[in-house]
Amino acid sequence: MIKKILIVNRGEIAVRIIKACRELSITSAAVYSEADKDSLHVRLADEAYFIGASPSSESYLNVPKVIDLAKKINASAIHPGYGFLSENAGFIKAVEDAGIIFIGPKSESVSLMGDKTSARQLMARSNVPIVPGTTSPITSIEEGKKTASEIGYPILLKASAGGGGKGMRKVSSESEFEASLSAAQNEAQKAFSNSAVYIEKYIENPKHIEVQIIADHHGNYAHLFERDCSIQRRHQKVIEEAPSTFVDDELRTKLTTAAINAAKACGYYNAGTIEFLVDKHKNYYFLEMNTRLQVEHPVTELITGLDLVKEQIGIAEGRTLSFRQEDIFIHGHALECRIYAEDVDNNFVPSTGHIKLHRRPDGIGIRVDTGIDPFSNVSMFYDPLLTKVITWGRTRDEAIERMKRALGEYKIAGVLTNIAACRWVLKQEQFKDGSFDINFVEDIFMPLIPDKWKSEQAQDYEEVVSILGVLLKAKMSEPNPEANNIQKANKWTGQIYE
Ligand code: MV4
Repeated sequence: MIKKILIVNRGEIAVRIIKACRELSITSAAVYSEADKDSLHVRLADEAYFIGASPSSESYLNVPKVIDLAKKINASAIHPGYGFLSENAGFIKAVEDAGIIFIGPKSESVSLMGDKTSARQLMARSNVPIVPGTTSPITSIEEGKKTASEIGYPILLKASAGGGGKGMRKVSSESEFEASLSAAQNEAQKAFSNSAVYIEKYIENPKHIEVQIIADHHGNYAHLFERDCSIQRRHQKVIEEAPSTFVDDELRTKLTTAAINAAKACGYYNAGTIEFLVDKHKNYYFLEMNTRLQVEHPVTELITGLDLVKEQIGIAEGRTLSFRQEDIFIHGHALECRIYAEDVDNNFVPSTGHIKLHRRPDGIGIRVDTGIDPFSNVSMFYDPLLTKVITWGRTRDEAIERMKRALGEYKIAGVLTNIAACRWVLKQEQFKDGSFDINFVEDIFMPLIPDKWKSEQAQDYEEVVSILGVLLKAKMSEPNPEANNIQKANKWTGQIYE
């Protein structure tokens, strides 16, 4: 039985994990850096430990400190959340060697899937369609050119040690091949200390569709259907939904079967995601596997009714999955909007500052997973994700209308956010009819900046200003505690008390 979990993360995902711990009567222990000493996750956790200076490398990524702390406080397990150390095979080994349970997969699954060519080889052997291309790194220009012309241009050069879009290069014809290859190898060497590059056919205007899987230590594997994550900007997802409008029953069966095959092939346990590209002919190709809990897991929770974090903890304790595949159905539709602290009109630069106002949406069909509250400081040290709004509806239209309402209710002051931009996306024809693909933000939204979508922002701005005005007035009418008059009035009701 796990008694105490050390959560090696921050922000909304740390808060999400604390909530699961509380429901399971497990002690939650948070870690925090200098910049996070007043953060929400620190105040909500049962215990909180300072772990180092603000840069992640000195705090949330500091393996020896994390392991020492876990031992010192008698943590039975570590939950890594997403990002940071969650897919670091060396860290997972260190956790296991210290006799602590890692709430996630075994390190071998992580290293195997982290190497893109070895993952492609394994998938090709395991009935999981991969994008046409090579399953080992390119060893010579001539061999590379030959393969590329067999596959047909355009092709993509990808770093073997890459992932998440880093170190990709599109090559449109043979004349560009040689220069592109050496550029790609140089980039790969710089970014991953590994110059290996392989070839994939370039898939035009695909959708990004991923399948959530989950497995226990007893050989039980289940899938929890798909999520469509095509609305993204520069590999940062912005809006996700489940199920996908593009996936019919036939394609769903193919994708989920392939996903289970992929998980079994690497002896996977705990929660994971198999990413696919799906082209307009509904051809689907394995892209990569994410060996962690993902940011967008709540949309799957809302359509299945499961608690993925509680499942993860149960699996780590050695229990079997709490459900059987045949008992899980898609119920309704869920959407997630990621709210980032960023200046949309200024090339999406991160926006920092103190949160002065945080009014969350609520009501039927709305879930908010937040990492901030009115006292939070948003620094430049970490990912700018502030909070996520997830809506559920019986139909996609209902989920969309609820999301528009939720985004309208959400008021954040102190930093700039992409709330209005999210609402703009929800109103576009391509979003409503499901015809969007991974190029939506780049092709449809970006050309409208800076002016065309301003009306969407104006309304939010006016409201925030008026709320701040009311708060300021209330604050100014508060009696001065230094004054001789010791009578204090409740600032909201005017009631007099001592
Ligand atoms: C591709 C592709 C087209 N063809 N591979 C980007 C992230 C990384 N996981 C792989 N990515 C892509 N790989 C082939 N063969 C297009 C992308 C891609 C993308 C994929 C998913 C979601 C958003 C994307 C945005 C740009 C490019």
